[in-house]
Order: sequence, then C-alpha cells, then structure tokens
Amino acid sequence: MRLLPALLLGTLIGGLAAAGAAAAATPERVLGLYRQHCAECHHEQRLGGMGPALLPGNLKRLRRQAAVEVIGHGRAATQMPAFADKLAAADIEALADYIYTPPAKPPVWGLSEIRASHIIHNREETLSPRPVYPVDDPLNLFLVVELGDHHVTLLDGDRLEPIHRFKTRFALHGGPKYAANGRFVYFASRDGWISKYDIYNLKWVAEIRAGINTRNLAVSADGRYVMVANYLPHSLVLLDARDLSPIRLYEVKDASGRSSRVSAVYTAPPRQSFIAALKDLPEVWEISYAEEPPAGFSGWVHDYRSDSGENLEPEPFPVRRIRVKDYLDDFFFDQEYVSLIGASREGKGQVVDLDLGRVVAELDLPGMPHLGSGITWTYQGRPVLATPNLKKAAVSVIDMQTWKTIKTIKTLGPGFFMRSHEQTPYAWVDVFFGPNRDAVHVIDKRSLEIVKTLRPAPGKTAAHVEFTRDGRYALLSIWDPDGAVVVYDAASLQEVKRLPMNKPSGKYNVYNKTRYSAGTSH
Ligand code: DHE
Repeated sequence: MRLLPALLLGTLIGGLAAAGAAAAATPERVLGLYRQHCAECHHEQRLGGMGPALLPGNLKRLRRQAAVEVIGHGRAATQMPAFADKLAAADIEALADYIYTPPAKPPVWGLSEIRASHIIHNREETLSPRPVYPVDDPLNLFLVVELGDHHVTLLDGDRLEPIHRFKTRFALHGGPKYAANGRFVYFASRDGWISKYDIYNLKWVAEIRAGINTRNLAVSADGRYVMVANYLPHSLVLLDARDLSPIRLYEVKDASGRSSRVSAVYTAPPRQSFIAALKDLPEVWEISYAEEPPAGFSGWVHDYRSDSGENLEPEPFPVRRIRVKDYLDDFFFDQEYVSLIGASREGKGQVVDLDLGRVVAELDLPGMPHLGSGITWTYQGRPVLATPNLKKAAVSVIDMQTWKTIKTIKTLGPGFFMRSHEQTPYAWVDVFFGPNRDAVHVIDKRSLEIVKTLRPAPGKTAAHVEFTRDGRYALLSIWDPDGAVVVYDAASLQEVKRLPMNKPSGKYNVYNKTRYSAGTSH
C-alpha cells in the first residue's frame, strides 16, 4: 500500500476527529472516510490495488475485531499504517463495519472481461532477435524495479551501468519472471495487469488484465505458458506466453464450493507443472502442462470424484489437489521440486512431499517466516534452508533432511529478503523493520554466524540483494525516493559504486533467475 499522501492528509484532517468524539457514522460519512484514508491503496470500490481488496469474501481469515486492530495500529510486514491517532474509535469501528458489508454489485472479472482488456503492442515476429544495444553478456542483465515512480531500469551486469529506463504499470509486486532465453520478461501489478516486455528491443509486447487484485505470476519452464494467481476474483488464469491471450480460468474452490484467494503460484520445472497454495483453504494445487500428465491429476477442477471419470471430459492443464494441515500463506521449494516448504502467517510450518501428495513434516517456525524469500545451500554436507522472519529478529536455519531447526541467528530486527549465490560463502539478509532498518547482515554460510553488518545509508531502509551472474558483486537497494542501488564486492564486502534510483525494490539477474540459483527466489 502506498500511503504517504493518505498519511499526510490523514494527519491534517484526522487529528481533529481523533481529538474529540466522531460525528455520527452516517453511510455518507463512512464513505467519505474510506475515500479519504483507504481508497488510494484499496481502490474506490474496495477492489484492492496496492493493498488487498476490502470485501467480505477477501476478509474471511480476518475477524472483524482484528480488522479494527489493523486499522488502528497498522499491519506488520505491510505498508499499512496506524490510524488510531488520526481517527476516532467510532470511525474505525464504522470503517470496519463498512469493509465487512458486501458491495451492492459483486465484482466480476471472468474470461470475457480479461479478453476485453487484452492489448497487443508489438508482434514478436516484427522485433529483432538480438539486443538493439551493445551488451557483452545478455544473461548478465538485471532489471531493477523502482517503486518510487513505477519504472524499471535495465542494468548491464558486466559494466554495472544502466542501459535503459521505462515506465511500468502502477505498483508492480513480486519478482518479474523471465522466459528461459532471458529475452522476454513478464511483470504483474497488484491490480492485475500482466505485461510482457522484450528486453532485447526495449519494447512492450502485450498486456492483459488477468485479475482485479493479483498476487503473482509464474512462467512455465518450456516458456509456453504464464499462470497468474489472484486474490480477487478467487482464480488462477492460464495465459499463452507468446501474446498473453487467455487459455483457461480456474475458479479456485473446494469440493463443497468454498472459494479461496491464491497465496502465490510458482513454476516447478522438473515436474512440468505450476504449484499454487491457497490462502483460505488447506490445499495445494498442482497444475500440469505436461503432454501426458502423470497419474493423480484429475480431469476436472471442481470435482474430487473425477478420477472415476463419470460424465467428465478430461481437460487440458488438469489439476491435482493436495490436502495440507493448515493454510499456506508463504512457501518455497527444495531445488528438486519434491518438497514444498510452507507456512501460515501464524508460523505453522509444513513440508509437503509433492510426489507423495501429503504433508510429511511440521516445522518449528515461530513469528511470521518469509519463506518466499527462503534460500538453500549445503552446510556440513547437508542441505539446509534459511528464512528471514517478518515478525521476529531472527533467521531460521533448518536441516532439510531432518526438518529440525539447527540454528536461529539473531538479527537486529525482522527482515524481508535473503539472498546468496553458489559462488559466495555469504548469505545477505536485510533488517526491513524497526530502528535498524538501515542495516543489512552478512552471514557466513559455513559458520552460520553474522560476520558483518553494513549500513550503506544511515537512517534509510537498506533491503533486497541480488548477485551478478558470477556471484562477484552483490547489489543492494536503498529503499528511498532519493535512493540507490549500491554495488558491493561480494568477497571483500567493500562498496564498489552507487547508482542513484527512485525507491529501488527488487533486482533480478537474468542468469540467476533462469538457472534457478539456490541463492535466489524462483
Ligand atoms: Fe511481497 C515477492 C507476498 C508485502 C516487495 N511478495 C512476494 C511474493 C509474494 C509476496 C507471495 C512472491 C511473488 C513472486 O515473486 O512471484 N508481499 C507479500 C505479502 O503477502 C506481503 C507481506 C503483504 C502484501 O502487501 O501483499 C508483501 N512485498 C510486500 C511489501 O510491502 C514490499 C516490501 C513492497 C511492495 O512492493 O509492496 C514487497 N515482494 C516484494 C518484492 C518481491 C516480493 C520486491 C520480489 C522478491 C524477489 O526477489 O523475488
């Protein structure tokens, strides 16, 4: 949620309300408060944007009283600020009532709306198959998302210099995903726009609005499909990667018809499938794009009994459902894509064996582990995973054979992103929240000790690291409108240079991403 303007306005006007009793909460007044404080991030019609949709269907896991708390005191690990000192308690209660009231007309975003939004900018066949600018190694290119003014910068990873800067849709979120050859990249914005960009020609190829409030997207390992995970509507949308035309929409429901938001979707290259976890149902979905899906995939999305085949025509891209023990808000995989390691926001961790199709272990992960940012490496001959925590000042290191925590590394505050590379002995983790948010820890993967704490811009959030293809340099964001990407020598940990940028967030190296480096998110 982008809240600065709302905050400033809130401070000026809301202070008056907070000081005294609120005026009577008429529908007009509540609507006015909503427009003034919430609409910028959550959308005029509560459909979500930078922040989630505020409709009863999307708030199933948030009790009304918890919503009152969030409005008053903000939400950890998000951009949601506290309004308790700007709004009177009665106004906060009235806003909570409002968001639990169904809209007069339920929002619809089906295949016809999706199709109607489709834009073709440039046909692939009209574009150059080679970069139109000088570059030695196109696999060592980087994209840097600049949240400050919704732009992306293309960086040359050898010269460590910008090549081009271009405007994007509003509020990109999650990692852009590259096609396997690294020429095309797919972006998702929080409000559902999926955009395909040609990095060689510096041109947009196509766009489509696949949802109203979107989580993320994944690209199939064969580069033929894009899958989009939505919060609103409760759907997954399969697109043709060539021009983003829609192939299939999956309504995300269980056998009894209860629907769910999708936490996220990822590609699982060795399985030729997409894997999605659900936020409101204890299920993981695996969707196969293999020519001949293995056994266990039903031909019908909405019916568990379809294995019997009664009256059901098998459809392409079938779904296999795996029941889990709790909701999975956040998750990632081992390098082989056999184990899915997931956790609910309440910190209940589970390991799902995707071959066996069931939960095989539970994890001790207190706080709010950010598994989406988890990484793996080999420690004393055994595979381990490490995850930052959005609520606790700690990094958990877990043995991936026994699934036991082998070390909890204390940090200076909760962190968002963790990164490493095969060619470096170090893992980097930021301190995203709290008074030390300008600090970044460097952990030695051999000793599991913090060996250095960097403060590249005192007072400004330092976050999210990505390595060059060879692991020689680590690039770090100064998450500020007057920010920069700071380049470090990954061995000496000395600063090499700074590239000024407008609130740079994630950085994505073509090689590391398309080779599924163990040190980065996939
Ligand atoms: Fe993210 C990735 C979920 C808040 C910046 N974030 C992801 C992914 C998920 C996720 C599921 C993986 C998607 C992918 O890459 O395919 N993020 C969530 C949340 O649930 C949470 C906590 C609440 C929310 O608002 O949705 C959240 N995220 C944030 C932020 O507040 C951040 C810091 C700023 C922003 O952009 O809104 C933020 N998230 C990012 C970034 C990535 C990301 C930069 C990609 C990291 C990468 O290197 O791959």
